[in-house]
Amino acid sequence: MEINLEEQFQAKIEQEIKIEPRDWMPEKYRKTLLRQISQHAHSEIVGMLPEGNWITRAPNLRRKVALLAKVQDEAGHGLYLYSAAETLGMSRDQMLEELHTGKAKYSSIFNYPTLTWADMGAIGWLVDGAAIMNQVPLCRTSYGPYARAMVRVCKEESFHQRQGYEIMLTLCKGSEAQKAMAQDALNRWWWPSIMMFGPNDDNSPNSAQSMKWKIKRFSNDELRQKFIDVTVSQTEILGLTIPDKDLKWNESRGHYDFGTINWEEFNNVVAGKGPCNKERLNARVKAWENGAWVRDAATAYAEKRANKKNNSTEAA
Ligand code: FAQ
Repeated sequence: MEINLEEQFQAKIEQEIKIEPRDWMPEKYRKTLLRQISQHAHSEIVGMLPEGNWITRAPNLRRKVALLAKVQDEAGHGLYLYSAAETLGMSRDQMLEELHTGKAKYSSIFNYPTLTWADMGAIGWLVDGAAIMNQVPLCRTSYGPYARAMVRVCKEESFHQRQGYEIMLTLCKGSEAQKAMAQDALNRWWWPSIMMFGPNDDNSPNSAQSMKWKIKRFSNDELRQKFIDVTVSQTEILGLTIPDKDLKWNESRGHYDFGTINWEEFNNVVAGKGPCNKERLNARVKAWENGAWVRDAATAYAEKRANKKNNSTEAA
């Protein structure tokens, strides 16, 4: 019986029929999705912190409004994604508990500090750029609620990417000091952005099954290569230099070759030992604790309204 259900499930996947919350699904499919979507949601929420750091210091009102809107969008993305994950049977409180206790992961990229205004440019350009590369295929992921949530997320991410690139362009057309600040931001954000795509394919335990279930449409290395290929010409327009002496066009492959990624650094950051891991997690735990009274008040209000409604129905 079980085998039959699994075969039917895989046949639906092959026919590109979306899997919906009430459909039968293998337990491992549910768990894999829950892991990926909740991690993705946490990344959006923790991802608000590095940029939030610069809202009060944006150089002018236009920049401030755009950055504020971007960070607000990220909160929205987190909320759509938590909602999508909830359809798989885990409560939001439980997901947050896993984040706060360090059990759940979030993207390595958000454990690096934002030292200058140019970092806002580099994050939009590179981090959102990498996020789009990874997330556009997720609009076609096999699980319906995740795929639908990603459509709006990707539209907004593409605004974020342009917002960041425009900051870089402005700095690069500015004074020598501004251009140097942009180069410094590129130097610091390049490698962590490349690491965002995750371990190499031969070191990625989840990829094979996730590709079979069409949760993932491209492997980590395929997406990383696509990102590098499109980013090189954008860097040339800026007049900046990617900090990789091995970066070179390979005519026979039709792709750029690039240097070796520092996997030790990646593993350390994922294991909680990056430059800002503690700071990021503390900020989230503190926000959760400080928000307790709001949750209590909202729950009390909802109960009061429900009681009122019940009383008036009884009276009628
Ligand atoms: N950081 O077997 P794989 C954004 C973990 S959103 C930390 O290859 P998988 C928007 C992985 O979880 C950015 N951990 O795993 C924004 C797994 O551990 P586990 C987030 C990582 O799932 C922009 C282990 O390594 N995007 O940027 C990372 O098949 C600007 C083995 O790896 C998403 O979450 C990493 N970089 O592939 C917000 C997109 N990479 O769970 C604010 C959806 C891997 O077994 C500002 N997620 N790991 O303990 C995905 O596409 C996939 O989950 C991957 C990883 C590609 C991230």
